[in-house]
Amino acid sequence: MKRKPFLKQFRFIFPIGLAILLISSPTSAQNIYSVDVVTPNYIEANTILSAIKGDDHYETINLPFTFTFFKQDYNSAWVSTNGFLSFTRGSLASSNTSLPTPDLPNGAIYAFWDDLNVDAPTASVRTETLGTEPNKQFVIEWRNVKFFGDPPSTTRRIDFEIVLHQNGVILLQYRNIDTNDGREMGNSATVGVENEKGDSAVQATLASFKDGQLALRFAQGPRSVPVDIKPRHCPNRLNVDSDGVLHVAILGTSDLDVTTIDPKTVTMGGVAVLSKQKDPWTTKKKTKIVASKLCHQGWIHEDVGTPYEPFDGKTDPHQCNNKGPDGHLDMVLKFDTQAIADSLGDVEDEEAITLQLRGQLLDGTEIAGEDVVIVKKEKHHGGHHKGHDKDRDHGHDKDKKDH
Ligand SMILES: [Ca+2]
Ligand SMILES: [Ca+2]
Ligand SMILES: [Ca+2]
Ligand SMILES: [Ca+2]
Repeated sequence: MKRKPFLKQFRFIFPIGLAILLISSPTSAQNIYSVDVVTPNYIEANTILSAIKGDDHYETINLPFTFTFFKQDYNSAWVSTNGFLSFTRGSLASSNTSLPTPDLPNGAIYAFWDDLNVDAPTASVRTETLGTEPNKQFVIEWRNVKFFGDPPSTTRRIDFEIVLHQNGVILLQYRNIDTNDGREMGNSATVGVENEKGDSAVQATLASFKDGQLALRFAQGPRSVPVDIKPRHCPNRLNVDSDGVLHVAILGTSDLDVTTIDPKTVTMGGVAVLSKQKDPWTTKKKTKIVASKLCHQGWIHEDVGTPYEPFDGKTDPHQCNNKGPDGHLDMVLKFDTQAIADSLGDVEDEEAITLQLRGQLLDGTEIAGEDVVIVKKEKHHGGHHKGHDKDRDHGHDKDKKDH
């Protein structure tokens, strides 16, 4: 049995039990999975795999479709009574460890790897195939299983399942979890996905149950993060004639620690974060502008805003809020407004445009987010313009703090 470390900085921010903390692989191999907490929709599987029962046991099963996992295709898998599914080989491992490790199991999905007992007929492992090509789903459910060592009469039992989607998405769902029981909540379990070599993994800690339920979605592709252009302002006016600085925040949440973001990788509309000029005085013409930007680091950590949900799919400039700090630290990044404006191409005054943010966490996990701006053109100014008069419409993409 192994207790997961609980990141200390979170204790001050929100109560234990509300957070799901994602702990990513400390290896150089790039994680190709991102994890999101989604609304549970528990699927009861009807076909009992009667051969898979008892304490430490596994059996191989055929998959109803080719499943791609860490970029490898598989048509069969090994189901363990101890709460995991391996695509590469069976394993009796009952003593769970952190991920990744080259020790067995590998190439595996760990829904709830702990020393469990499928004490049939009270407990069972079941499967179900749903949907039609190319959107089939395959469910592997551990129903009413108990922990090894608990007596046969125990009521400490849990339901959980892996739902494999034909498109490669993995859903882990949990039901009947007693949130007063740490073990049922997974405090000694390993949850996550690990590649075939056991050198890349994404590990999650279960903690935000609602009505004893929780669902985690593991998907390939960037992880969605909340982005707030001009924190505390909604809608976000972008003066495309400004020589100023545009503040863009990636907002921290209970499952996004912004200190895990690598600011050097972040781009907005393809534009990199403003960096300190190493030798500003050689750029004669723009000395003033460069000097004014010198006082800016490219980014800071500060609690400035509250996420607007959903994070994605924003098209309306009013899909935002002007709420301030929410107790979660944010990363505020600074961009050259003119470079952002240039990236927009031909735009009209008052046009609403969705800007895309891209970047990476320090472990290589891709992140993506977006926010909408309303283009503001100062038509009465012709040609190139210096000075401080350009942002007076709202002032906040200028060299000041967003208060
Ligand atoms: Ca066991
Ligand atoms: Ca392993
Ligand atoms: Ca805003
Ligand atoms: Ca915040």
